[in-house]
Amino acid sequence: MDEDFVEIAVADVDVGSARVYEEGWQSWSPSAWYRLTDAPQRPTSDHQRVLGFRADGPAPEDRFQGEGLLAVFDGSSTHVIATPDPARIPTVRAHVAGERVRVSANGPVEHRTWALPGPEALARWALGRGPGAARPDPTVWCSWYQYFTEVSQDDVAENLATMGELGLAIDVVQVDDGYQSEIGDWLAPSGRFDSLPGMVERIRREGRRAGVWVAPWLVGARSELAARHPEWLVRGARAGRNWGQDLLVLDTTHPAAAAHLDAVFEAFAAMGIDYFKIDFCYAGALRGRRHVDVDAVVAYREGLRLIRGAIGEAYLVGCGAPTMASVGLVDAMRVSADTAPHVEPRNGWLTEPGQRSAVLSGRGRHWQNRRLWVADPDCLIVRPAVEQRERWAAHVLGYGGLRSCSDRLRDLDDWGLEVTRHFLGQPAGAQAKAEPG
Ligand code: 9PG
Repeated sequence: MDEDFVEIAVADVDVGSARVYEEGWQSWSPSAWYRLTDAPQRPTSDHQRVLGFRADGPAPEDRFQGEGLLAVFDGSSTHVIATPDPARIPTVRAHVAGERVRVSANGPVEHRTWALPGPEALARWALGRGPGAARPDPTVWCSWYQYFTEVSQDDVAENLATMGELGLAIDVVQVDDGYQSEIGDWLAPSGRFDSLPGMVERIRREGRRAGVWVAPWLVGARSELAARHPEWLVRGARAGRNWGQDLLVLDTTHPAAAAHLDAVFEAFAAMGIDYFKIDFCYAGALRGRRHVDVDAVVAYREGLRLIRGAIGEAYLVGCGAPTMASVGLVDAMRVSADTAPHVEPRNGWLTEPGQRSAVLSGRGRHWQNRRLWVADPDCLIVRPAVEQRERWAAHVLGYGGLRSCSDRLRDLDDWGLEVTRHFLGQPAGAQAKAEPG
């Protein structure tokens, strides 16, 4: 038995048909059903550990491990071992010994069994746990998977015009990473945008809604925020490296830092933005020394509540977000690593962008859709340059959820346009020609 872990359940299983489900820590963490002989991917570097897994609890080589939830299908019934409380996320492990699977956890969990196949049992577990007030889910155009950090005001304007010309039923135009001057300095525009309020006004004048990407808990080491308010940072916490800099963490238990974050979201809301993709949320639940000595997951949930309070009825999408710790507080949740124009993730790492990474967890977490939140399987991308675009389209059509697309619309050929219209719920179209899977 692992130290600090208490045995919760022992399942006698049919070795051939038994499966174990691991719920990964956050959106980008692999989450799937495995055969007992499978070896799920584990981090091979610090970067991967912090950006793809629960940073403080790497899994032992010879155990399955879920964060807040793990399930065992024994051949006829499914055991679900899960936290009853989203503010406490114990690690749950499963050890296979012959025809027995022993499940243990390092904190309070409930064990329930249903005479149902795995995904159906998980769906039962999820019933009634979602947010109280469901907001209608919009269709979205997102800038990321075409323009990445180089997105400009002209790119957004071009697509805004094109969606009008093509008559595409896109509700929200969501500007992703790239509009801001620095990570943490959200209200100062990058050189490629004159002004975000101006862009928002243009989007709204076209009769569409405006959305924005923000990483609320991230503070880039190069940012003004880091220079001005080192006392607002979680001491000893690092959210990894990206954008060529170390990523520090905003301490939302510090009253002035909380007031700052509240003011940022209120400013976005005042511009008329009513769709928020909040990203790198795992940073808010990293361990470290905070102004108020609360558990990191409790601090994270308080931060989410603060954001919700500042944006009112706006639509909130979690990304890079601890899944079980976000239950009840977001409208939609990214349930996988990023998709990409390519299929294979770098080095085969399933936490890195690639269609194979996105398909793994998008399928694995399908049971969460419309129960815990609207599942976001990541954007439809169907321009000719996308590898195996038929398969990717079939995946998002079969496993969504939230419907966002992310191509330069002028680059779509007839097939891409037809699939996009169909995806947006517009009649008169062809279907993706490939079978799901
Ligand atoms: C914007 C993007 C997009 C995307 C998100 C998120 O360094 N990294 O390992 C890394 C992981 C994920 C990632 C970016 C960088 O993607 O999922 O949709 O919004 O941020 O930067």
